[in-house]
Amino acid sequence: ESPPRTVPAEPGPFPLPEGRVALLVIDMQRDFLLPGGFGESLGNDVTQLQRVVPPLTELLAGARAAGLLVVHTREGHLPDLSDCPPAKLRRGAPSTRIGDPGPYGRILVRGEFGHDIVDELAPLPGEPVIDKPGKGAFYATGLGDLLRAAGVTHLLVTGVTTEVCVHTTVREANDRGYDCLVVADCVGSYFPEFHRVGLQMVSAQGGIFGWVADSAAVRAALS
Ligand code: C5J
Repeated sequence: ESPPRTVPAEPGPFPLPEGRVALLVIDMQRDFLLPGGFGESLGNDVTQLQRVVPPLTELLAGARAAGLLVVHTREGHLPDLSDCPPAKLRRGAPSTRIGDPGPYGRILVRGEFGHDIVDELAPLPGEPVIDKPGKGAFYATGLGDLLRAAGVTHLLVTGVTTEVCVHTTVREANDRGYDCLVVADCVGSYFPEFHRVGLQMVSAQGGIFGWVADSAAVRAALS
């Protein structure tokens, strides 16, 4: 058996063992990326997240062509908000809160237009979409079971936002024994400084939470 292909990464090469790698696309939802959505209602500059879409579109195509399992996630809540902790509902001082009507339907509520994934990154039929009530993709979801059943051990992690749902998910995955490569130009934050430092946090100390590389390096290794 030939050794796995590797991606040049920080802090060292990241292996892509055949049949064991999945691409995770976290929360690329209209509510976070489009003007007027939840993200902007919190006072954020959504253009900071929109820059992720072109490189992630290319990486998604490369991952599909290479036959990787692609898993999408969406942050959001049931229409009666019973899965949303009161503290999450109250937190911050948004002009619009989770469950309130917004330009794209009720903010971060499952089934609403704004809760769904942006058109450019729409899941293909058959690609799993994990609906999650929290920031981490493992908490209160079937993601762990899904990855175990598929034999996945290595995750290419993309999506938004770098220091919130991406970080929480990578930390959860790390504790569950997954090797995670965070794709630097395919994750984004409303805060450039948090993005930069968030990436450093992943690969510091010999890769305390995982690896970091650009999408060009990942696509080259996949092709
Ligand atoms: C946030 C996320 N930032 N997907 N959600 O609230 O990162």
